[in-house]
Amino acid sequence: MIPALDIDPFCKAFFDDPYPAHAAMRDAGPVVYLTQYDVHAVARYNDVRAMLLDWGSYTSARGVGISDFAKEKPWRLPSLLLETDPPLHDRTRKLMDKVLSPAAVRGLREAFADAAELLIDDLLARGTFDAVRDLAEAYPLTVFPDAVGMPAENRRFLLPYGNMVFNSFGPRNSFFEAAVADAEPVLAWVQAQSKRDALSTTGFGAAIHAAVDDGDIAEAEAEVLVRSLLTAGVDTTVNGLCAAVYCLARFPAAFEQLRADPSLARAAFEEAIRLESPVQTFFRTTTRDVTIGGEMVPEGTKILMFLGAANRDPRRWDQADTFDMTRRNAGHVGFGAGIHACVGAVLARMEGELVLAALARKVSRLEITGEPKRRYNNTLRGMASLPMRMVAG
Ligand code: OVV
Repeated sequence: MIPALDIDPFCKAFFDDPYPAHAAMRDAGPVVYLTQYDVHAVARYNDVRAMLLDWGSYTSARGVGISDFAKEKPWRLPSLLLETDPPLHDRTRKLMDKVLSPAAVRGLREAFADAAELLIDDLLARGTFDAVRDLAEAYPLTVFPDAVGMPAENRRFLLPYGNMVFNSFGPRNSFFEAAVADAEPVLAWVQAQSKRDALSTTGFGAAIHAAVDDGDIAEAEAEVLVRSLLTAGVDTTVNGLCAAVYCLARFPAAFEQLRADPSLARAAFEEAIRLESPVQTFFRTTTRDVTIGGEMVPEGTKILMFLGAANRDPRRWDQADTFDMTRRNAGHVGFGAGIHACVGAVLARMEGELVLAALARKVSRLEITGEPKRRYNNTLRGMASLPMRMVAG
């Protein structure tokens, strides 16, 4: 028997405190049925990871949101990375792996480090600020569009756009409707930014479009791949940085540890990704009758993978709810796993490392000075506002 639960993982109360419901789903069994949405779900580390690795049994091509592309027309042109399976997936992924390669990212390191230093100096000069708007959003909105090769104007438009797409993986609830209304004015602009002519000749965007000249992809495909960067490259790192700052502010001993050894910056960012899991969930769809923990789940079933619950599963992690940058956190699924594992992870990790290293070297005190406000999103976990004070030292 697959346990049936009436948990709503897409409502305000759940987003305010998902952890009791995560535990309830993990404890109920390896796979559960969520009655409110007629979908199945996995929340234990082992089952989430196994599902991520088995793309043959759990397809992404029917969409990684709640909507089944086999039954409902996708609301946008499907992503050539996220919403595909091999062999199509591998062709586009290979290109994006090259565009976002460790060598390509390394070439940006100095510019990204300079931007991190400048940002922290500026925030220290101000003393009090909003860690979401002025730090977590400000940094990726500077360095990432630069790296893609976008013009300087209107970059903040990427935020409502990403917010809408990540909401769209969930049900058509009020969060989704509000995000659509918010993004409507920027849709045409974002679409235009993926065109070859809109991009500089040196960035990631140009590198994608160069594959058209080589005959590897069509022009229209290049534009959809650039769209992936614009959609998935900002809100994710914003919420990753927000998670890291929020962790360091709430765990002062951890911040002292980081200050004492700034080379822990990379590990601290990774641990924040594990603990907060900015990307909380994705769906898969079964391509055949499968068994999960001995339970049969039929072909064509939508299954919600709780990455955030897997990353706090006490079956896998000691002191799962504690921020510990010295733990061995490799294997967390905050960036996914398998063929769809985050293609921008090298870049995201560098952004996180450089911002936290600048904090570690320049800041002596980090404190939350007002009520943090959550940002509600059907997929992303993060804040709308985090009032903060920083002191130099
Ligand atoms: C991982 C992710 C999130 C949202 C959009 C996309 C990817 C995309 O490829 O469009």
